[in-house]
Amino acid sequence: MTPLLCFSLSEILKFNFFSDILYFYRLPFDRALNQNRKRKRKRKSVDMNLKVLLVRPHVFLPTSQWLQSMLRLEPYAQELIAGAVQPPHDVRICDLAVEDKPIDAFQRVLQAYQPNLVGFGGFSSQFRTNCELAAITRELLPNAITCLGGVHASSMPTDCKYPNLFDLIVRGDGVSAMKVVIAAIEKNESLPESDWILPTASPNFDKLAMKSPPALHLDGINTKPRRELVDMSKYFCICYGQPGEKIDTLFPEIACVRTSVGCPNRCSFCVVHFLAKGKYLQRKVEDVVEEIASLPQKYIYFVDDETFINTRRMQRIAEMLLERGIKKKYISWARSDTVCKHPELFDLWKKAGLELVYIGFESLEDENLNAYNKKATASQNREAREILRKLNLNIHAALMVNPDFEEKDFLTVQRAIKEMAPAEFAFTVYSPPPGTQEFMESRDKFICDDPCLYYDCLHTILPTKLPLKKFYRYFSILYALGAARIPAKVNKVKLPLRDHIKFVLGAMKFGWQMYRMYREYDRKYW
Ligand code: B12
Ligand code: SF4
Repeated sequence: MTPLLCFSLSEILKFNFFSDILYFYRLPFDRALNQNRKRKRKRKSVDMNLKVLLVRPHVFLPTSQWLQSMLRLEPYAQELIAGAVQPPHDVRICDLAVEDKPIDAFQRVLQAYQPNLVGFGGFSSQFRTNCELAAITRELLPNAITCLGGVHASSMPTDCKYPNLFDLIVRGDGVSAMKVVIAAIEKNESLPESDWILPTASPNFDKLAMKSPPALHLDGINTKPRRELVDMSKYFCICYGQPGEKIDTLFPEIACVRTSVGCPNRCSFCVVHFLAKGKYLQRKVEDVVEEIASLPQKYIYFVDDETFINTRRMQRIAEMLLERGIKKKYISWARSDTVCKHPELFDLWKKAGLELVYIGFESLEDENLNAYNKKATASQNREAREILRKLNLNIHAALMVNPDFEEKDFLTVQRAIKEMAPAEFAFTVYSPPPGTQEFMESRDKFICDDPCLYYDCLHTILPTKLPLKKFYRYFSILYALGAARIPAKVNKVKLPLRDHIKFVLGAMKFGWQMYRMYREYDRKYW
C-alpha cells in the first residue's frame, strides 16, 4: 500500500492549502524520484511475446470524481492503442476509473499479469497520479518498460522527463507509436528517438521536447477500438429524455465513437489547435456508420475534438444512419456558429437520433467571446439556442467565467443561465492550457504550486480579482442556478427515484465542494 492510501480523500481535503495536499500527494512520487535505484534491465530477447498493459488512471480531484459519477466514458484511447498490439503479443486494459480502490487494483493487476510494457495516459490533472502508478510499477516490475502518452505528455513533454519513472514519452497518436515501439522491441533494436517518441534518458530529450507537437496520425481514427477488453456496462452518460417522457434511467450505458481528430479553430482556452496545428483528419463515413451499427449500446458519445467541422460529411453520416435504419441516440459537441449556418443539418441529425448537443457558448458577451478568440458572436449563441430549442434538442451549455470577474460579471452570467435554460449547464474558469505559449507566459502569476494538477478548469490557476472566497461563492451559485434548470426538471420528464436522488445528492456535494474551493489555496488569496 502506498502512503497516499493511508489518507482518505476527505482527510486530504481537510488541509487548507495546495502545499498541504501536495505534500501528501508527493510522497510516493518523491520516493520514486529519490530512489536513484540502479535498474538492471535485461535486454529483451527477439522472440519474446510481449505483455502490454494500458492503464487509464483514476481521477484525483474531487471535482473530477463528481464529474465521473455523472458521466463516465470508456477508456477509448487505451482501446484504440490496444488495437496496435497484434499476436503473438498480448494486451490488457486496466481502467482505474471504475475501481473503488484503484491503487490496490493496480497492484493486483501488475502482480497477476506481469506485463513487460506498461503504458499510461491521461489529462494534465492526472499526471501526478500517473507518476505514482509508474513508481509502483518500477517497484514491483523493475524490468518493465514504462511509457507515458496522452494530452499532457503531448503538450508538456518537458514536464514528464523522469527517467526513474518513465522510459518513453509519446506525443500525439499512441496507436502508431505503439506499433513502432513494438517493432523495435521485436527487432531487438534500440528504442526509436524522435520528437514523437522521446526516450527520457536520451541526451537529446530536451531538444526534442522543445519542438512543436508531431503531426496528427490517421491511426488515431482508423483503428478499431478493442472494446472487448473492458466491461462496457461500467460506462454511462447523463441523458434527459424528451418533454413529458418517462425514462428508464437518467444514466444510460454509452459507447464512444471518434469520427475525426483535430480542429481548425483557435480558441484561446483550448489546447487542441496547439496539438493539431489547425489540421482536421477525418475518418471514412462508411467506417463510422459501420462502427455505430456494430455497437450494442443505444447511446453514442462522439469523442471528436469538434465533430461538425465538415458539415457535408456529417450530413452524409446522418443520411446513411437513416437509410440503414440504425436507431441510436447521439451526444455530440457542436459550435453555435455551425448550428446557425446549418440548422437543416441539426434537423436531419435530430431525425437520425441526436439527443444532446454540447455547445461551448462560453459567454453571451461579445467582448468575452473576442477575448477567447471564439469566432462566434453572442447573437449566434442566442440564435443557436433557439434553433436547438425548436428542434427539441437538449443542450449542454458550457459557459466560462474569467479570473478577473467581479460581482456584476457573475450577475451577467446568472442572467445568461435564465436566458439559455433549460439546459445542462457547465461552468469553467478561464485557464491557459498547459503547454501553450500563454501558459508559459503566465507561469509567474500562477497561484498554486502545481498548475497542471489543478488544471480541471474549475480550480483557477490565475489570481482572481475578487477574494477567492467570494469568487467561489459566486461560482457555486452559478452551478446551483444551473442545476435547477436541467431539461429533465423543466420538461417534467419522469425519472426513476434512485436517479433523481443520485442527481440531487451529487449536485449538493459538488456545490459544497465548489463553495469551499478557496480553502485549497494559500490563505493569502482567500
Ligand atoms: C470527450 C472529452 C471529454 C470527456 C471524457 C473523455 C474520455 N476519454 O474519458 C468528458 C466530457 C468526460 C471530459 C471531461 C473533461 N475534460 Co475533456 N475532452 C474531451 C475531448 C472533446 C475529446 C477527448 C477524447 O476522448 N479524445 C479521443 C481520445 C482517443 O484521444 P486522446 O485521449 O488524446 O488519445 C490519443 C493520444 O493522446 C494518445 N494517447 C492517449 N493516451 C495514451 C497512452 C499511451 C501509453 C500512449 C502511447 C498514447 C496515448 O493516443 C490516443 C489515440 O490517438 C477533448 C478535446 C476537445 N476538443 O475539447 C477534451 C479535453 C481532453 N478535455 C479537457 C479537460 C480539461 C476536461 C475536464 C478537466 C474539463 C472539465 N472541467 O470538465 C474534464 C476532466 C475529466 C476527467 N476525467 O478528469 C482538456 C484536457 C487538457 C489537459 N491538458 O488536460 C481537453 C483537451 C479540452 C481542451 N479544451 O483543452 N472530456
Ligand atoms: S472549436 Fe472546440 S476544439 Fe476547436 S479550438 Fe475551439 S474549443 Fe478547441
